[in-house]
Amino acid sequence: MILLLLSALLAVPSHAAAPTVKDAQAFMDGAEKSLDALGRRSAFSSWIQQTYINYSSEWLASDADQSYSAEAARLAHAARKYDKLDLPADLKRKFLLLKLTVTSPAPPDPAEQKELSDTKVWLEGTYGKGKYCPASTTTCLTLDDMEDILKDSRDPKRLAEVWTGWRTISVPMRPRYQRFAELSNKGARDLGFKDTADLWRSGYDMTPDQFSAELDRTWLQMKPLYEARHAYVRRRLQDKYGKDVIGADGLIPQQLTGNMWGQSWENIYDLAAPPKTKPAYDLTERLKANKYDELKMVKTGEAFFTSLGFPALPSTFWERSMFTRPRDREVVCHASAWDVENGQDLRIKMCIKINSEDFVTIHHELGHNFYQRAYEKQPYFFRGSANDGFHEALGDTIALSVTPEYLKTIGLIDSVPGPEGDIDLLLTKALEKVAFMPFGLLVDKWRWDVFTGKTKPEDYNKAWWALVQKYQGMKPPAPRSENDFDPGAKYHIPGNTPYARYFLANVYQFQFYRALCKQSGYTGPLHRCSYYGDKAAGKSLGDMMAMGSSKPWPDALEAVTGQRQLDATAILEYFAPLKAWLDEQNKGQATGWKAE
Ligand code: X8Z
Ligand code: ZN
Repeated sequence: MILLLLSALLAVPSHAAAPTVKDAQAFMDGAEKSLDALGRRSAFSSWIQQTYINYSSEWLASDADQSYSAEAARLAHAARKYDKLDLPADLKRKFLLLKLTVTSPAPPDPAEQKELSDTKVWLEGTYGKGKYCPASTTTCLTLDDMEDILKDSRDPKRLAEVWTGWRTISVPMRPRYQRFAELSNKGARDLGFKDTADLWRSGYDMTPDQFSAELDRTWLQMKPLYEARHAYVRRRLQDKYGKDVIGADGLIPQQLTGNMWGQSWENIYDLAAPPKTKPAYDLTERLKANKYDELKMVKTGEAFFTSLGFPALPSTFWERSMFTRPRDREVVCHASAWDVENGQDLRIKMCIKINSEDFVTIHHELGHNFYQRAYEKQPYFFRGSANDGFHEALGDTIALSVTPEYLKTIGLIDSVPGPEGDIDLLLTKALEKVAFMPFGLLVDKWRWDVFTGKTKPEDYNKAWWALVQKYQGMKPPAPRSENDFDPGAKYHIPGNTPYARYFLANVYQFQFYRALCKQSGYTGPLHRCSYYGDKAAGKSLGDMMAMGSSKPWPDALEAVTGQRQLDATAILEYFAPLKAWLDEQNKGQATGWKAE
């Protein structure tokens, strides 16, 4: 007995020997293998869950999510024993990415892990199935139906009705979202983060506070442009709907913006454009006149990428993607791009409509797929973009090249408008891109405050509207209350997708665009530049994409643009002629608004 004890004691030192870099490498190889396998299971299950929402698919998706998240948390804990080692940079980076791999990490208790995964799947499914059933009819409206109404109707009562109607779907989410935030925070704390907001803001090669400050800095660069456009369109809306729609506060009613969340205003171009101007062309009308169907829209998007030298999408993309809303089952229609098996099985899931907005979104989604394939040779943890904003920026960078010259080349329009069309073209783009910026910022400002506890559950809606007022300069059609849960009516809240990435993307895409245009020797007005067919531009982007997330993001940005910083001067340069024009129009007129 004594002998046994002694030998046990003696055995301790050899087991506890300090780990070496080689041990850390072997651990990481195992972690990558394990998460790769579980990640595939989870991706397949999620695909089924989102394209066939039902009890069984949700069960499978939750189960797979739990397995992946629990394993990621287990590995992140086990990894602590390598904390003190002086690791080579790429291995060190993998250890960081391991801790960040799950956006809402698993808490230690298995029952709570299951509850968290079930809650996530329930929230997303509830959004996907969401419908508004007006009391007066037996027909229920889907989000697509209501988006069409917001786009086309100019009846203020109807607009307010569908805007409010859609927000009935998120009311039941409120208690479950609160619980979701609690559980996710437990998981984040267990990994050593202060909360989930701390985790989300830790993926940008700077401290979380520096990251927040960077977003604020860039927003301030752009705010005068946003305000000029806001003031101009506000007057145009008053012309249409009467003085009373805007109160003394100067806030614009969100339901009048042509978009459910006021995030993109291109659908009200007809109202926002200077009186009596006719757009040079209407892309939606051109797509319809040229008999574009869903498939042709996607093929046209793909052809832009192949013109840059990227290989065509695999046949499985066309077999396995979902391009239209199925008639016989519930699905999550919010557009997404998938990499189900490490670059080998790329798909998009979208309920495409034949209009210019979806034409742009198709390029956005394909950008994700081409990125995924570009980094397929990277090890597991580097199969991602430099930071999440890069993934969101890529397709939009391509879509900025969808200029009149390009549309003429592919036969969608007959003639290219001359310089007299510049303000129209820029205004259309500003209604999309400039309008988006404050929304891109506020969604995660709301969530960060929820996760840190600064916003209490009883103030969820109040905090949301305070941000909408402050940043977007908008208001709801009628006062909202804490019986509502308006953040839940935007996909990324129940879908648990961080949103600052889209703000970043909106800035990066103009940085990429400006750099690629200049590199190609283009000297005309920036917004008229298209790099369609430019293999050098394709190579520059492709080389950056192939880096995946193996290097800090400033290295990736520098590789294409020569810049190492998030910088809104590119977007300002692009819109400079419009800004001058807006300032002229706004002379002597009120700009800005009063937020409470
Ligand atoms: O969610 C998306 C993409 C999928 S990653 C369609 N976007 C944001 C949104 O719709 O709110 C693209 C722009 C912003
Ligand atoms: Zn995206």
